[in-house]
Amino acid sequence: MIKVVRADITSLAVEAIVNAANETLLGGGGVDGAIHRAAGPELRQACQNIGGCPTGEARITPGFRLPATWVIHTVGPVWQGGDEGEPELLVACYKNSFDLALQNGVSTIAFPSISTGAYGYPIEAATGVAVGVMRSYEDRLKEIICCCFSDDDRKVYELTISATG
Ligand code: AR6
Repeated sequence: MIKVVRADITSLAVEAIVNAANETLLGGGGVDGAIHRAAGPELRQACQNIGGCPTGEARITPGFRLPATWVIHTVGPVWQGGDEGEPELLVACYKNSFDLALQNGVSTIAFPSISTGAYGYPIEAATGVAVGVMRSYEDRLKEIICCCFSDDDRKVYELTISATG
């Protein structure tokens, strides 16, 4: 089941939340900053031990002080107009995050809108990518949550989900 909520992803008591990180995995602004603040310094240490993550790939750590058991860190593409492989890289982010989740027995997972903040990916296009990959994994998980931070984003997700249902 795919569900849309408007929430701070750090408040969600799911098995895994996904982080829209950068290649250093050492934290930053946006959802990344919020997750690191809520999880505590142990998360930064765990990420430091991993040593970074290329764009499109994903890595997993414990959630430490978060209600979520796991954090799956993925690095979305920076929007450069759309002809620099951004859609394929964003697809890879979602797929690699789902694959890591399944490998770790996760059945409830929440995603932020990867790349649509600081990285500038247009929300409609990014939501089309996100929901497309979610549909292809839907049967293998109990609950997939699209965690929106604004009401406008929530509406885009709801429209996209109803159009693909
Ligand atoms: N819960 C849910 N969604 C959130 C939260 C939150 N607490 N905070 C922000 N968002 P962004 P990106 C939404 O910029 O575009 C960081 O500095 C936000 O409104 O967090 O992938 C990293 O370190 C937007 O819809 O991630 C990287 O350097 C979405 O999360 C860079 O930003 C993604 O926005 C990654 O940029």
